[in-house]
Amino acid sequence: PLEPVFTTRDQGKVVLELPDSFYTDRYRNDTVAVSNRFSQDVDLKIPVQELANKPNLDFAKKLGRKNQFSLFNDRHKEIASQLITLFMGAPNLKQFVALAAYTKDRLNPVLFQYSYAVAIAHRPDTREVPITNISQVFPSNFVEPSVFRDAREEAAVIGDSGERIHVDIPRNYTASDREDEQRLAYFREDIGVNSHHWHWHLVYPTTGPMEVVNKDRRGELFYYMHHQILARYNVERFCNNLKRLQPLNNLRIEVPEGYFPKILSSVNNRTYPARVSNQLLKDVDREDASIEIGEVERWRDRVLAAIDQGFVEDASGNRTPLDDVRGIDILGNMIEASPVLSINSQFYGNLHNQGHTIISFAHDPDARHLEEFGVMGDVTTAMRDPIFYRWHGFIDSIFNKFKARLDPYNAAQLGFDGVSVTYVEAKIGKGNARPNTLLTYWQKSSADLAAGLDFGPSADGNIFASFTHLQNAPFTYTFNVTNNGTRRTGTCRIFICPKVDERNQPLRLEDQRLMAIEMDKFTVELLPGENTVRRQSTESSVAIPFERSFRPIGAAYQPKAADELARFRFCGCGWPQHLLLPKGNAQGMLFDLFVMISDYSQDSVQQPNTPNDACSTAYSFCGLKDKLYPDRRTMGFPFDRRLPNANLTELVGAFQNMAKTDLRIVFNDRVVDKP
Ligand code: CUO
Repeated sequence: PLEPVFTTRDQGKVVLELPDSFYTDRYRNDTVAVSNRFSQDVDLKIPVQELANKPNLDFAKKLGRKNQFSLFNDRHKEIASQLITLFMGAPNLKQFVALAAYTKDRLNPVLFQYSYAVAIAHRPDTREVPITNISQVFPSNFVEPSVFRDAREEAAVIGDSGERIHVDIPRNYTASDREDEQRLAYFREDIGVNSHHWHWHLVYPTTGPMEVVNKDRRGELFYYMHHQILARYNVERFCNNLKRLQPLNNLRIEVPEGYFPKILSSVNNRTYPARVSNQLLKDVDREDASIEIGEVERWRDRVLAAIDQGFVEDASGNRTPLDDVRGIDILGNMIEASPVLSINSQFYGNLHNQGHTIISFAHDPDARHLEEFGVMGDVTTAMRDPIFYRWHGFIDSIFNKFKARLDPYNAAQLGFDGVSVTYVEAKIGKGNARPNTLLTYWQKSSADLAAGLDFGPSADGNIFASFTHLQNAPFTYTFNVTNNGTRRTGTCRIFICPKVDERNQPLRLEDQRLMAIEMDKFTVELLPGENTVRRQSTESSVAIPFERSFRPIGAAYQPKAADELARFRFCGCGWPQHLLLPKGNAQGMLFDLFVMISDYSQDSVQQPNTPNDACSTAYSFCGLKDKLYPDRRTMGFPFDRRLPNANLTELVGAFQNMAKTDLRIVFNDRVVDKP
């Protein structure tokens, strides 16, 4: 409990010197023993100020230290909102540190970690403070827990030899191949996927002070980031011979998919509750959450009615049209829902969050067994469960319904006069690899997950976990672009669209559009005449490198520059680079590699004069810190709305600024050790 707030190994072992008054009574007699343990080999001691005003933490009393904390739970969100407000209100950095140190030991640890990280991400004076990745703070939420026992045994004998310990996290530990859904476990249970999702919700909270919640196009980004996850998941299903997921559009029939997470809760050392196959969802009526299925259905119908009518109504009956630009943003904030940004939360309710709640309590809806929520109750773990994708598939279908009501894009919106893309290629490496054949395989990597495990001081920095994840061979895009005009700027938009489903049957343009996977988006300068555009797959605007999803191994890691240190902050938000490509299959799964160069004069955004953030590289999914979303077009353009042509070939035939080529993704079922 007295572990330092900043456990960064970049500066060696850091200890906070807390005033006596910060200890709770429980430790008052133990403080010498406890602080001795942490004062061994200390490299840096940080004296903590007395607090000018000790805060009254009664508002958080309803959430005990051993209860699970859920961002989907209204009461928990309200508590988090107050705590974030408290943290944001600390008058200076020293008082903020003191406040964090004081509250850390008095509050639910998951509530604390979330609110503390939100504050760090948003306070101007903590711009340079890294946010420790959630997989390192609460590793038990990410990996199979029996490995911790191995790790502790190892730690007990490691002594001072300093030798590194590998603990192997097994693959496929949640189900056998009797369960078809298990074929997607490598995706659902990926550490990078789940830490991205946690980080996204950290950057885009639904409650708290306005300056934290009210971000440019946040509702639209809620739609788009989750829409892209669904597109990727469906394509991943095709690659694994599974049919497209069925949206969970009926809460009154049994849910065939069961899920047994096996991971440990961070607060009470129990495993997360499971959901058996064919579970019927029920009204939730518990002290910590209550919601009727009928209420969620009522909200659903009101939202759908608003989409059909083309406008929403606020509490006084004023109407706002759901137009082609702002409509999706209004709907995103209203459906998620953010109580402070929803146009009318009384009437349109809290559809998406309460769906999470009903599903997460399906195993014990009235708390008769004293069980807490399952993985769907927590943004850290929700993406592990197959039902996450079915629920979000339903939410996505509502957004898609709205988009389908809008006119198809027209020539003026899609075209870019005088610019034609004449050649498209994606190729692995520099050598003579075959163009347009990309490769995936398994890779064994290591990450330090020990920050959140108490192995004792001697093992600090010496335990890391090896796990196996999908990987893709890096590749380069090459596009030839002819510019028949003067020098100008364009936005290069790269997507891959699945060509066939799991039965190898061709997909219609409408399906290709809804499952188009954004790969990259960047600005290009076009000189008059011929231009060659080259771009590395590792530069993608949707993904972040492995090193940002996970702390690099080893105590010796030293960020080389402030720039590099900065990447550890906003930085955890972004799709993991190792899942940039879908898995493909052994024969080579067929895709359309689609490229469009759009007219930058219709894309550009006048940004405020805030400092650039070195970390905000996955801007397609995460936006830019303290700036506007850097693309004026609606997210997903040009695939977010219907298209005027019968198929993709006709579309690229009609618009010279677009082109496509056949792409194959070949999966090689082999594990490669990271060099
Ligand atoms: Cu991200 Cu439902 O919004 O989990």
